[in-house]
Amino acid sequence: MACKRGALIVLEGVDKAGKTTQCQKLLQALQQSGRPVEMMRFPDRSTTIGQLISAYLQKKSDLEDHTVHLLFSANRWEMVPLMKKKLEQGITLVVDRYAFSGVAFTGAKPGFCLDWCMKPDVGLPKPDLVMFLQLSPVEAALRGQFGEERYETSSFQRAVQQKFEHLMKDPSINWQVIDASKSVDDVHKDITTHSLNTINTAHNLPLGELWK
Ligand code: ADP
Ligand code: FDM
Repeated sequence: MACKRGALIVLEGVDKAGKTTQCQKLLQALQQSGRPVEMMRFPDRSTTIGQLISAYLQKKSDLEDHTVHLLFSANRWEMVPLMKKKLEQGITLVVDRYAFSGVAFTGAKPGFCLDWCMKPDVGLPKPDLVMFLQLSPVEAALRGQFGEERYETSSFQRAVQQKFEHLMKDPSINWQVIDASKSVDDVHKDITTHSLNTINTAHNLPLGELWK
């Protein structure tokens, strides 16, 4: 009998919402319960495309806005064969940012419509669950100063938040809004509950195609 597939679980949210903290805690919890699980993050800065993106984010290079949008998308597509292989092997993937960040960040730039921004990611493996870590800009600011990377300003992050809110109206995606202002442990409990439900149901469903 073929093994049951893993679930594709994505965490999204603005900067400092706690995505990386929670991805790591979820990974650990699922590992400890004996479930096969791996973590991924986008952008994946380890590839040739990822290095171009990383230099851009660190302001070591400038790239035209459409071009960098397509590079972010290409950075996801280059991982698709590996993602599909792991999911088919029964490994659940916990992913720190995905196409929703891609659309929300480029869509927050002047002159971009969400429709254009979504096109390059149409057909990617569709997440079984997207948890949006909701945190107000005031509370995010209490978690420390922004770093030096591109996009790390409160005005841009507010624009990004608005684009995420638009994307969350899409009923074709299993969005769950998580109150990220709670303690790390309480947020973790919420995320674990949603993830376990999803892992159990995804076993019996075919992997979908994003925005198709
Ligand atoms: P993101 O990946 O969304 O940018 P991080 O996980 O890196 O966020 O967390 C940003 C900062 O906020 C870190 O210093 C982290 O320790 C802290 N943090 C994360 N979750 C919480 C929480 N629930 N309450 C308070 N501080 C948190
Ligand atoms: N980002 C991330 C994008 O602009 N497009 C994308 O497709 C993705 C996945 O890159 F500012 C932005 C979001 C954030 C930066 O930062 C990546 P981290 O700290 O590596 O998540």
